[in-house]
Amino acid sequence: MATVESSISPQAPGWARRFPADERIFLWLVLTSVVVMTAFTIGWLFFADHNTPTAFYRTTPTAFGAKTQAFAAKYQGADGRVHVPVGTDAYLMAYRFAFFPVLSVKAGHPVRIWMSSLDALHGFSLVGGGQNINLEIAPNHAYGAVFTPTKPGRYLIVCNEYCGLQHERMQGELYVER
Ligand SMILES: [Cu+2]
Repeated sequence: MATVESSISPQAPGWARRFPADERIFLWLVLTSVVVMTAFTIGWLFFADHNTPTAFYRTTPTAFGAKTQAFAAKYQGADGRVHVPVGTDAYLMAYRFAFFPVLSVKAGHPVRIWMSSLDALHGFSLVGGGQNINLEIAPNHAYGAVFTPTKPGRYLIVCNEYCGLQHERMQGELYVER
């Protein structure tokens, strides 16, 4: 009987004897990737800034709308923007198809923005201003997102959840001032 030529390396120890050399290299690459990705994921948790809401509470569209209107009336300036004093929580409501009010926050100071929807599911996407924030805004829940704006300027808020026929026009602005 002829012996069958095997591609299995006779030098491989123990369990690895079952795998050809290229398979063993592949296994080591997979193992290394798993270790690196796990370390990265854990490291990310401790060393990176996350934008997840830090708090939330149950509310209703009526209650949150009234709260936001009162907040806006209290701090609205002659320029139409609502100037959020340092240390004060801000309120922002989303509805088809706008955001209210136009907030103006101070650079270098952490601010918590409470947001909720008055009707459908909306999105809150803010790019720049010191931090990127991307959230869902659902009715009946107020989300409090804390961030520290760093760069003064005007920033665009866009709705990134399809919320109706004029969804693509739904946007707001946020000002970061010195
Ligand atoms: Cu929307």
